[in-house]
Amino acid sequence: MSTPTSDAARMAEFYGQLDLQGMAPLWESLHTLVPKSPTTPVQVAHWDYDNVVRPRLMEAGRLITAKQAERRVLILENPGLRGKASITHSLYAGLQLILPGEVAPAHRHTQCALRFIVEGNGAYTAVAGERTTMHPGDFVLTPNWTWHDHGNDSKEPMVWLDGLDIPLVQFLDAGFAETGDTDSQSLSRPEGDASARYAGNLLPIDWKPDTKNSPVLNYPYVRTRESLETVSRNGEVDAFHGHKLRYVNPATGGSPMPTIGTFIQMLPAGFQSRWYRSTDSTVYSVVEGTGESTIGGRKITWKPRDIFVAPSWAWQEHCSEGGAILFSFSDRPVQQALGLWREERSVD
Ligand code: GTQ
Repeated sequence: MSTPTSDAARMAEFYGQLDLQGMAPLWESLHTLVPKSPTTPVQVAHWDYDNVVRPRLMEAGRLITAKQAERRVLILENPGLRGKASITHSLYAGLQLILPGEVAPAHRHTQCALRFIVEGNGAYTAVAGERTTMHPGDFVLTPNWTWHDHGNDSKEPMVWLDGLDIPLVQFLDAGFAETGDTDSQSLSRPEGDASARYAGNLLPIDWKPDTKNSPVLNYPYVRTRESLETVSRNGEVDAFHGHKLRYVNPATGGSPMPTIGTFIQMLPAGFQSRWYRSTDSTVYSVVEGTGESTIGGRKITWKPRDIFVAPSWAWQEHCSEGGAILFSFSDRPVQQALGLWREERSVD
């Protein structure tokens, strides 16, 4: 008969041998590997733009040029993912500064990027031979493997929020990148061409999409805001989201980029949402107004240009006394394509 001690000793020896031979016992980690509900390292997070981020960005502007840096960006790292250049488990976010007269030189990569304009007026992003001038609240796309450079011919600093699928592409080991021969790519189409062809509820008759990305270069805020205004005047408010719209690829009705879903919502004055949660950790950027969100038990008081994060499956509610507009992005289209996405609305 073996004693309990010798059983334990035999088990320890067995584990030691497994370890040496590149194996591990599933029964020690089954419930961590296959959790009952998401167990994310992503934490609720909040960045105060005016008082914390902006001063540091302007300091970066004095310390390094856009050309030296290639991209002068302060990465927003989730407190649960320090050192990993990630704002959620799958997505990256940063704030990019371009000062008057500067150029961020042309390059391309297999990561998709979005720009959500935070401040400044009149700087441009050039994508695949066309420039678009950017204004606060504009949502600009840089689909994967398209050449892009940024420049500022205006008199003010320009800042935008970069959202990229860097951690996801890294996880899949599918990253490629190239640097352009010239800082500013040569232009093959006048500004506004993509908008005329693809963004007016029309499409060129024989055009067939050759990528999984929207052909629309810029979703300008003036139009987005007009839609929100009209929708909020004419329809009932959703108890969980306020008036919420998703940006679409006009060729498919799906998300503008395959890996990143983008949303805009208006919380009417006095709105208090009901509790909601979904499996896509979400990055919010405040466009207009002030308010409060309670996410995973933590209360965040936000104001224009602030950024905050709601982790996967954390209950969230949002309220605004004076009314507000929030932009947000997440990996929802990836989860939906894989049949993984879930949401839940509180029933009480
Ligand atoms: O503007 O191309 O924040 O390549 C990170 C990587 C921005 C960009 C980022 C990039 C870019």
